[in-house]
Amino acid sequence: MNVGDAFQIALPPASGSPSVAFTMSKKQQYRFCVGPWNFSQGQDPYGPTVRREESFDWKLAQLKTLGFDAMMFHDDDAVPDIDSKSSKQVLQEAKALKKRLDNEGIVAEMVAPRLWFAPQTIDGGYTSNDPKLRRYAIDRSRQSIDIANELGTNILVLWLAREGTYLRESKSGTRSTELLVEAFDAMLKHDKKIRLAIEPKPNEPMDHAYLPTTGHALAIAQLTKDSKRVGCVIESAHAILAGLDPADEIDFAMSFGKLWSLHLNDQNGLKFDQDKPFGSANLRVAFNQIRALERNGYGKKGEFVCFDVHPFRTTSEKQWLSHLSNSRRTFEHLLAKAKSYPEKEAAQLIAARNYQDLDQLVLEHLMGVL
Ligand code: XLS
Ligand code: MG
Repeated sequence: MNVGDAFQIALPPASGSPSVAFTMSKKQQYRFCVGPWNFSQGQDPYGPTVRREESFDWKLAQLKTLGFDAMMFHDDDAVPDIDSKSSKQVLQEAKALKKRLDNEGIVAEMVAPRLWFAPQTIDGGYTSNDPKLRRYAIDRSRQSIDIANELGTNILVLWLAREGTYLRESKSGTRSTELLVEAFDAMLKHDKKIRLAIEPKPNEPMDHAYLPTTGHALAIAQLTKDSKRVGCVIESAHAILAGLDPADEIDFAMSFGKLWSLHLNDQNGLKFDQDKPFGSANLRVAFNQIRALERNGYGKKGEFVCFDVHPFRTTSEKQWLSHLSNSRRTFEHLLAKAKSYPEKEAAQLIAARNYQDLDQLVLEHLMGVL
C-alpha cells in the first residue's frame, strides 16, 4: 500500500485519545463527520450505561484530534430539553451553538428531528393515527429546519424510526404514504432551500418501517411538490438489515444524484442494528462501498462521510474513541486498496467471464498477497 502518497496513519495511543491520528497531504476528497450519540455509554435494553457521561464540549473537542471536520445533530443534541423551550429560546441556543462550532472549526453536517423519543410519537410521528400528534411531528420538524438554518446546513435527515407498525392492521400503507408526502411537503414549503435526506431502515424499533430502502426513499420523492429536494442518506447497517448490498444502494442513489450523506458502519447479519465499526463484520462489503464512492465521486460536492458507529458495550473508557479512529483507519486503508485494485487484470477476467478467478483476485488483493 502506498499510504505515503496520500496520507499517513499513526496508531492512536492506548489512552484512546489520539493526538495526531491522521494527516492528509493531498487535496482531500473525503471529509469526516460523527454525531454526539456516537460517543455512547453502552446502555442496551438489558443493562445500564457502563461508561461515564461526557459533556458535549468534550465530545466536540475530540473531533479535530480524530481528524473529523463535521458533526451531525439531532434537534435535541443541538438544543437539549427542546420541548420545554420556546421557539425563541431554541433558536437563540442554536445560534450560540453555531459560535461554539465555529470556534472549534467544525461544521454542522445535518439536523434530524428526534421524533422517536417523545410521548407524542409512540405510534409514529407523521403517520400517527392521531391528527394532533401528527401536527406535533410536523411542527417539530419545521423547528428542526430553523435550527439547521442557524447552524448553517441545508440538510434535514429523516430517519423514520417509528413510522411503521407492529401490527399490519393498525395502519393503512396507502394512507401512510399520503401522510408522509403531506409531511414532506410541509417541510419543503417551510423553507425553500432545505433538502430532505431520508435515511431508510427496514425495521427496529418497528416490526416493519415505511420507506425501508433507498428505492422507497427516491420513489416517494416523486410524489412531493419538489422532488429535487428530496434525497437520501444511506447507512451500511440499514441496507444490510434490508438484505441489500450497501454498495448497490450507493450506486443507485448516486445514479440519481441523490446521495447527500452517508452513514458508514457494519452489521453482522439480520439482527438488531449493531452500528459496528466500519468494516468490522465484512471487509469485502466495506471495500465495495468505497469503490462505489470512488466510482461516483462522492464527496466532490462537499458531501461528508459520517461514521454512525458505537463502541461495543465491553469497551473501557480507555478505548472510548477507538471505534471512531478505527473506522476512519479502515476507511483510509480500504481507499488505498480501491486505488491500487488491479483494474486491468480484473477487466480481462470480466471479459473472459472468469468470475471464479475474479473472486480470488479480489480476495488476494484484500489479503495483501498480490
Ligand atoms: C438509527 C439511525 C440514527 C440516524 C440519525 O438507526 O442510524 O442514528 O442516523 O437519526
Ligand atoms: Mg444512521
